[in-house]
Amino acid sequence: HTERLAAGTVLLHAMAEPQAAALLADIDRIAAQSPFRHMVTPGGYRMGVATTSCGELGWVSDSHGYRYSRLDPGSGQPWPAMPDSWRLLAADAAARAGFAGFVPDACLINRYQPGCKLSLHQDKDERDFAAPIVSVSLGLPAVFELGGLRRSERCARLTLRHGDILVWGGPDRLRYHGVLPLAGGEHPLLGECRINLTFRRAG
Ligand code: MD5
Ligand code: FE
Repeated sequence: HTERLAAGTVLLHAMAEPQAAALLADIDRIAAQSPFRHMVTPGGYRMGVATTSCGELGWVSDSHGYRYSRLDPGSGQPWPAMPDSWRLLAADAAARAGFAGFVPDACLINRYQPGCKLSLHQDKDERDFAAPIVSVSLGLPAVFELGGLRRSERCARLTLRHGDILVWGGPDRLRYHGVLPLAGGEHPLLGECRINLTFRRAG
């Protein structure tokens, strides 16, 4: 079912579940070409979350800052193509949430192992904030923190489970958000791991 959490935030429970095994096979293929790696933040910290990307643009971080790049800095080659089935899934989820015509040009793939977290931040490296962000959760559940437009606002917590899709857009696109340290566990398809796909219109 569909749950509207805020004016521009919609949770589509288990929407990706029927496709999970196919998504994982695609992820394996993408990661064989552009492996998961731990990016270093501009402040010099190695991220606990491991990342890769597919699509025309991929998200990168190094001592110079955060940005989107056409090339994987690891290989010097373009990122793997975004599978058509992924583009369709993201567009379908966005449309169900009220954002018709979403055409993502980047998909950031985040891999969490127990203890990994994502500190509170805003997603503001994309050029156009009119497009929503679509997030697909796979594997172990995570506790997500949904804050406000200022860092100081208190956060609501919500659990994201295998197959859940969240869409953020409009007035919620620039909310602060983060992921609490992943609890241990064993998922039947992914083992001790959570993977999150975020579809973006970055360029
Ligand atoms: C995750 N990833 O679970 C999350 C899902 C990231 C990231 O935050 O930057 O890779 S995407 C959550 C998100 C995106 C855009 C807006 C909001 C949340 N929000 O307004 O809460 O790995
Ligand atoms: Fe984010």
